[in-house]
Amino acid sequence: MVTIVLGSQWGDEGKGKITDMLSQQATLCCRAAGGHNAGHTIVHKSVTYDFHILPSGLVSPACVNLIGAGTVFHVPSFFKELASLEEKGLTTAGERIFVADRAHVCFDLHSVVDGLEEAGLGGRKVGTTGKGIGPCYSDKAARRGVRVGEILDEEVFERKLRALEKSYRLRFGDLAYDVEEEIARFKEYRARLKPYVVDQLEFLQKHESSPNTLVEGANALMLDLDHGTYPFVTSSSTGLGGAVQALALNPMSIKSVIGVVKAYTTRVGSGPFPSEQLNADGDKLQSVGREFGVTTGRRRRCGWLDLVLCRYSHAINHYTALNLTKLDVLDDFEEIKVGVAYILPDGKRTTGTFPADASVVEKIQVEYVTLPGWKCSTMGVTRYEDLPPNARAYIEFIERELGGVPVKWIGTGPAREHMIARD
Ligand code: 2SA
Ligand code: GDP
Ligand code: MG
Repeated sequence: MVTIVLGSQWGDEGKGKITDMLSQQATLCCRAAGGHNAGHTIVHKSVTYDFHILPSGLVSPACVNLIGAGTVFHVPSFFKELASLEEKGLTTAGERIFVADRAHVCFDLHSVVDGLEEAGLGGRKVGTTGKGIGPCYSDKAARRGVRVGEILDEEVFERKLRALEKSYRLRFGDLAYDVEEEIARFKEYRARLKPYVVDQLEFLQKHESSPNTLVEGANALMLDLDHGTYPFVTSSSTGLGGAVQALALNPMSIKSVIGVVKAYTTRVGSGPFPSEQLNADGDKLQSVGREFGVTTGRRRRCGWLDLVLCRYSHAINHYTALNLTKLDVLDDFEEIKVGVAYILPDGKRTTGTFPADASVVEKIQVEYVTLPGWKCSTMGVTRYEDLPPNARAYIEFIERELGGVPVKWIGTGPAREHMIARD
């Protein structure tokens, strides 16, 4: 049976933490999409682990991990991250990680092109992580990408990478990139990488008897290429459909789809953000929540919880349960606002749909409900009944507004044990 963990907002909801928690009971944990743009933080036994391309299931010693066919794979980051985990004591991580031969190789070339494309956008920059994710997925769609399995064939690999570099040179002229240097580095990676590369289908069939498979979503629904705030999105399918496609999941085997919802909203990078608070409340959410990008260190933009966005996200991802995270960050607010409806530029009111056009989203006025804060610490609370009544009222308000989808887990701090699990 499969459990899928998905980001419901613009990312950084705390997917890594619940994936880590659930992976203690999982035999297999798979990343479906995205690349080393993702940043998933896990805090366990006072050690902080930052995951980017590796799945968060690696902290659990019995969990085998797969970087799936829908991902883009940056080889130097893979080895660097693995070494860092091993240094932090996860000594068997290298024996429990595999990568699909159909995943696409994200080159340093892609990162250079990412920078050039962003520069070309001037004031309409996407605000990417600069990791080359967009150009890599573009090459995949244009059928000229290099796949992980092809790294193992030196001749094919070098021919394809040189062709790629040539096509970009034709487009951009001079590039701050040396293709021969990258080719030379792969001569060393080739043998090192071989033991990790698998045929995904064979691998998954071998693990078919795994009682619990976990899929870790990267990025989040509002960054989805089709359903997100296009063009201010990432270049992969970050929702339920993307996970099914990337890992060829049997839809009938999906036991639960967990939507991870931060108790407020953050966004890193450009693009519309209706409930953003460019004021003292936003600054307080940012500083108390320590909202900085895990991959780039960028300050995250902050605002109130937006239930119109969450309803839209739920309508697309069909969550069976939610993990509300970072409740403790709201501990010191006198009042807490929650967005419940949008007033669109034409005056129409909506509670569940989300406009496709980013320029329309930019002009949305949010209608808020103000709830009383609880003004006491919830940090580390593990039992629902130990939460202050106003915190419980906040959670139950969210459940009602989202049509009854249960908030099954509540995050009350960064560590694995800082979590309430409700029956
Ligand atoms: P990209 O690099 O092409 O995927 O960027 C496109 C947009 O997607 C956003 N994006 C993210 N948003 C939130 N978190 C992400 N991971 C890091 C983190 C981000 C960081 O966990 O903190 O460190 O800055 C992530 N990755 C991509 C990105 O900001 C663009 O808006
Ligand atoms: P992800 O990309 O969705 O995995 O989330 P990130 O790791 O990018 O960002 C979430 C941040 O919040 C990390 O620093 C986590 O350690 C932290 N975090 C997760 N859950 C909680 C929580 O319930 N309370 C607090 N205070 N921090 C949390
Ligand atoms: Mg993150």
